Amino acid sequence: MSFTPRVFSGIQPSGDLHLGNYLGAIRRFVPLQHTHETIYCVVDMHAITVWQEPEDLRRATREVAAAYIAAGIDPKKAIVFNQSQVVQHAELAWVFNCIARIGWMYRMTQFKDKAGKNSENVSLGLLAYPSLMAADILLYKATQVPVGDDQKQHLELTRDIAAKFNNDYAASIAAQGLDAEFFPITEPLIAGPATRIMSLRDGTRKMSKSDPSDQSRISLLDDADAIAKKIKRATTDPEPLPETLEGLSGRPEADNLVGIYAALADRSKAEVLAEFGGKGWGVFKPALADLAVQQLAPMADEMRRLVADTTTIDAILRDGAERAGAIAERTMNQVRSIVGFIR
Ligand code: AQP
Repeated sequence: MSFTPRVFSGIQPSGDLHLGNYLGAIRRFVPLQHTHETIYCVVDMHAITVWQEPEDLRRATREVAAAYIAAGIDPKKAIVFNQSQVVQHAELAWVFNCIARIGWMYRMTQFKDKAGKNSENVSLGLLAYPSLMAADILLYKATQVPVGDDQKQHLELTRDIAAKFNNDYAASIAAQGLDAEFFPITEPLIAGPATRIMSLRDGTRKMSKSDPSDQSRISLLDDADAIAKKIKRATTDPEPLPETLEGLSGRPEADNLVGIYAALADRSKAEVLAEFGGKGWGVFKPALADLAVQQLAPMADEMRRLVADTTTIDAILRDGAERAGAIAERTMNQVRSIVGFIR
C-alpha cells in the first residue's frame, strides 16, 4: 500500500542541545516542513531512561521545543509536541516490547555504550528504548525519519519491529480488512556533510550531551565568545588543510571541522577544501568561528526569548499534542483490534 509521506523525528530533553543535534537533526527538519507532513517530538519519556531532575526535565523540554522553533520550524505547519502528552506512545511501546526480542535490544551499540560494564544496573527503560522509539515513529506510520548517523541502528530495529508485527498479525490484519503492510518500513534520512559531528576534544568520539567536558561541544545556548573560544581550542593536527577529500582520511579532527563548516555553509566538504586547502588552522578556525557565531547566535537569542515565555511554549506543545493525539488514536484503535484487545 502507499502511505501518506510523513516525517517524524524527536530529540531527548536530556541536557544541553549541541551543534551535533542541530546539524545532524534540527537544521534538516526545517525544509522538510515545506514538502512533507512533519511531526517533531520532544521525547521526554526517552530522557527518563537515565535519571533526570524533574525541574531540569521541564526546562530541557521547553528548550528543545524552543530550539525547533528558533531554527525555523513553524508549529502551525509542523506538529511540535512532547511525547508524554500523547499516552499512545507508551501503549504502542508495550505492544512492541512483546514483538521485539530481548537479543535485538542487547545488540544495540547505544545500549552497550551507555550501559558500559554496568548493564545489570541500568534501567529497564534504557534497554527497551528502541522499542519506544519504534512506537514513536510507527504510531504516525511515518515513512521517513531524519536522524544523525548514530541512530541508524535504531531505525533498522524499527523496520524489523514493523515487519515482524505485519507478519505475526497478518491474519488478524486481513480479518480487520486492513492492508497487509499495516506499518510502513520506514526510511531513515541520513545525509549531508554532518551526519556525525565529533567531539571538539577528540575526533574519534561523537559530540554528545552527556560528555562531561563542556569544551567537547558547542551548545546551542553558548554565546559568541564561548563559541569562538571552543573552536579556537578544538584539537587539531599540525598539518594545513588538504586540497582534496582523500587528504582528510586518517585526520578525524580536520574532517570534523571541515564537515561542520560545510554543513553550516550549506556547501560540500570538497567546496570547502577548494577554498581553504593548503591554509593553516590560523586561517580556518577564525573563519569557522565567524560562520558558527553568525548562524548560531541569533538562534540562541530567540531560544532564550522563547524559553522565558513558558505560557506560549506550553500552549504550542499542548496544541501539537492534540493534533498528534488524533493521529495516534486512529493507529492505536486499529492496533488494539489487530492484537485482540476487547474494547
Ligand atoms: N554528534 C552528532 N552528530 C550528528 N547528529 C547527532 N545527533 C546526536 N548527536 C549527534 C542527532 O540528534 C538527534 C537527537 O539525539 P537524541 O537527543 O535523541 O539522542 P542522542 O543521539 O543520544 O544525542 P546525544 O546528544 O548524544 O545525547 P546523549 O549524550 O544523552 O546520548 C538524533 O537524530 C541524533 O542522531
